[in-house]
Amino acid sequence: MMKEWIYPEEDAFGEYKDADQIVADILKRRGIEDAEQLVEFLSDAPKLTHDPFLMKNMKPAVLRIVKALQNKEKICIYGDYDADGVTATSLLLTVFARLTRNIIYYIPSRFDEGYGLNNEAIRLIAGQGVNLIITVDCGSVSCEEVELAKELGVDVIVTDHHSTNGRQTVDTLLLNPKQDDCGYPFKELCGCGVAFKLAQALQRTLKKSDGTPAIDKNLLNSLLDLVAIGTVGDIVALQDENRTLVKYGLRILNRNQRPGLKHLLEGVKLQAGQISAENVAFIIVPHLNAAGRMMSAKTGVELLTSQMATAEEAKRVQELVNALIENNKQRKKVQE
Ligand SMILES: [Mn+2]
Repeated sequence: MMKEWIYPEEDAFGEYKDADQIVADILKRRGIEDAEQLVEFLSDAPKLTHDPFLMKNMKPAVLRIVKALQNKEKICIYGDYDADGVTATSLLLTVFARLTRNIIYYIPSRFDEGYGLNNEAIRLIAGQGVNLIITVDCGSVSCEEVELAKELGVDVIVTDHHSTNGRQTVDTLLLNPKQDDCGYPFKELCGCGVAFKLAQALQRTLKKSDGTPAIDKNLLNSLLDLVAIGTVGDIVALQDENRTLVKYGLRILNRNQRPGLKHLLEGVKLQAGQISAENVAFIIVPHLNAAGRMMSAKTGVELLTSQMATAEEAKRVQELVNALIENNKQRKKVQE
């Protein structure tokens, strides 16, 4: 059989062709192959996003959550202590706070417990009368812990993004684009990205009795700063949907409306309006990670969710921020 060479159409890179052929060539080598993909990639207003219900188990997970809300069951968000884990936890906490008062969260200690679900934590959470655990950023292969939860009468929804590498996955509702038979078109979401897709699915499903959405779309958008931090923090590929999430997330971040984060930005002398992905990677993420390393595992979530509504709370958060900044300075010194 004759070999047939396939060339790109002459003007596939149309409007960018002369402007920056080198950039176009580099992007092409990274798999951005046609004009449509290129325009999306270079756009200041990327549109690429996917229907959350394409993710395996999304619908039954949403239905289980609806049931929990209707029955006023106690729900626990189970997270992780790194930047992705604390942003994901903060994101779902904020959404659920609009829907129920029966919501708590749990972040395992980096030193005493380590990453992921553990039996002791499951017992502790079950002992607090929790009926439903929703994990973020962990749990795909925590089979033993999920079985223990079930024995104790606690249902578990696992949301995660880690590769399962052919290992046995949990026998429960698992949302993870990387699991074998998940049809979600983009596999590289971070943990906070997966949590955001669940929030999106809830936003589309839950209605108040008057038919209006139970979760305001603006609320969802206001959480994209968290997704940007989680996505940059986990160093996942900034392609496809991640690019959209980070681009809009940076805009939200630059509006600087999250009180705790605002204090952190001031403390590290970052100017709202000019914060880049690099600033997130090299300044914001290390401070959040320092929270999990040096202080209580809950510090990061407190920083990201506090409304600083009372003088007392404002003082507390300000002290947290100061301690984090001081901590990070020390760490840098030690490293140097
Ligand atoms: Mn992660």
